[in-house]
Amino acid sequence: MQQLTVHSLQIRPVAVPLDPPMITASGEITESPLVLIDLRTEEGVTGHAYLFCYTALVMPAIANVLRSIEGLVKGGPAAPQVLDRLLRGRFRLLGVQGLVGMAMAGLDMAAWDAQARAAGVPLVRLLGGVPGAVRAYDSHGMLSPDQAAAAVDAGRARGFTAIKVKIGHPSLADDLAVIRATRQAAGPQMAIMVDYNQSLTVPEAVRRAAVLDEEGVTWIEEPVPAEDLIGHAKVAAAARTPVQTGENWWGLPDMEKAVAARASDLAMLDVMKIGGVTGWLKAAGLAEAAGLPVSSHIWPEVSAHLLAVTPTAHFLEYLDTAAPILEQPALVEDGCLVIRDEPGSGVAWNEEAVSRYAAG
Ligand code: SMN
Ligand code: MG
Repeated sequence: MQQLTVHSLQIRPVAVPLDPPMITASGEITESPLVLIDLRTEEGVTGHAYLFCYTALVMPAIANVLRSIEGLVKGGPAAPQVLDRLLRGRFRLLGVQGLVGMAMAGLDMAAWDAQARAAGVPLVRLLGGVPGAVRAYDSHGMLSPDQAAAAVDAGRARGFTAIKVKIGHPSLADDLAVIRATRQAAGPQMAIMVDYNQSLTVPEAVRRAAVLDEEGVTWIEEPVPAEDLIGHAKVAAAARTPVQTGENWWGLPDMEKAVAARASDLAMLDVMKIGGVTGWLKAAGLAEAAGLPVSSHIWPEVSAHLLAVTPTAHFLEYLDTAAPILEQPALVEDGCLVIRDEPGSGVAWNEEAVSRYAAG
């Protein structure tokens, strides 16, 4: 890696349209509250990253954490491992989960982007891989049976061979109606994943999974609250269908506890919560050692580079929360996300759109 020195951080909250809104059994997300990070270096290279904040309520707080961190890193190396060690040490007493963890992950992603841009290569090459196509699934919210069938047709037209629908309706019958409408439209070849978004109790999840076991779905995602590792382990032990979880693991410690508890048959890594690129690389090693297939959670452009160098790579989630403000949204071809052979992580801004959606 080249010697890059942090000059400044530009932090911009933006409220980006999310069309359609993301409806889950645990709440609705009607817009993409993003905090954009530009890590400017003294050498003239700028690294870009964004944070998905889930709710606009925390955007100001995260932006302020990042602006406070600027004073700690200004004039120092824009080297991800150095930044990680510096900030972990500084936040040892507070802890590096939550808003601090989000800010650190964003800085990490921006630093890796800057390093890749400085080297004139896509992030995947800096990580020892090569650009290519990463198998993806088309990810949707809670849909009616008719909407699910239409989503299958639209996804098939883009070459997707896999689709995720969110469930967790008040009745199991409603869940089944959506799954069966999806299967009716998809045929036997297309993979179907379902996501409960933490909405069930353990007994109800065990009850519903026993029925879903007969529906041929590829995974049952977050059936119970994310932090309930024992509960997830009970569902995973009872169900024949693989249980998927991980999008809410805060860094390697959370993942290690989940692996130890056998909470999941699969690992869904969220590049922000797992700790940025640096955190993902550590998690990919743990997943390999534990034999867990790895899928990504949102951030399709960065996740594609990371899955391309993940030994147990499984699926990329195609759900582009930042497309309206990106210079080049994630490129989908034949149901895969194609990594462009261009410098960086695939994140650069459409500045006109950033101005339009500025949120403070
Ligand atoms: C999800 C949750 C919150 C925001 C976007 C997506 C979901 C998923 O759990 O797996 O896509
Ligand atoms: Mg999910």
